[in-house]
Amino acid sequence: MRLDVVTVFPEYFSPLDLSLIGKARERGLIDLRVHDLRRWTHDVHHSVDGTPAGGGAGMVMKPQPWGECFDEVIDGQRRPHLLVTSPAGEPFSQKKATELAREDWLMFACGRYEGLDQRVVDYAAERMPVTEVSLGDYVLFGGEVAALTMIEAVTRLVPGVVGNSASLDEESHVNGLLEAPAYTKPAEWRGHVIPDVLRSGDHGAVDRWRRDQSLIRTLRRRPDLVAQLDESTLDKRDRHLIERAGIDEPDADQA
Ligand code: JD8
Repeated sequence: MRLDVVTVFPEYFSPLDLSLIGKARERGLIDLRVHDLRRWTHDVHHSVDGTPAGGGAGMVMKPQPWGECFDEVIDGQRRPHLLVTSPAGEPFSQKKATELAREDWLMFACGRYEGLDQRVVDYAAERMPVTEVSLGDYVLFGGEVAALTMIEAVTRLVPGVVGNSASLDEESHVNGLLEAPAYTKPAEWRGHVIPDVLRSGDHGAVDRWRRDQSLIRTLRRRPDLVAQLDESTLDKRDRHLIERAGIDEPDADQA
């Protein structure tokens, strides 16, 4: 997969040199290119912003450097799917990550200040698929952290990036539930023990316990996710847990 990132803060993307994504880049699974938008400025101050049309606070990213950047990075016949990070975008999700992981070429446009001149997005949309996408319902200074997060979520789904792809199936948000708690040795630590069932060797009992814990956690922390579950994926015991949840005693887990 090819990934291009355009930003005035290329240093934000240095974590992508590390760990599993760094290894995937070394192995050629991911071709990630980070571009400094100021490279396509021509004035002595390398200016990328202007005052907002219609007035108001802050500055807006001017279209000229973006246009010249697109001309140079997107040569030839191929076109990337352009993702413009914005608090006004469609919400990013695991489902979106899965869809984007199937694409050959993604390009991230990271804004700063009050964001990009809308004509950059409109112009690009006449030439390539464009999606304005938001990391979530909170305000950041710019699009870099959102793009970094999306790149991590997408690239780990590219075949070969994660060695044990079975581990991708049992995570939070993959089956619509939060994942169960995890433990490792020692069996007792500072007076806290590992639940007996996990040391029983009974794989059926372990699976059922994890399913119960997933449901209980999701009911308490993300009731919105439980409401969205496909009824046909729930067995009798799931339904019983969900019914009981309304009258359940609170415990430390919900803190
Ligand atoms: C891009 C500039 C700064 C500050 C309006 C647009 C995503 N979930 C998210 N929260 N914030 C962003 C995000 C913020 C950005 C830009 C993404 C470009 N800003 C804000 C307040 C005033 N601008 C985001 N994805």
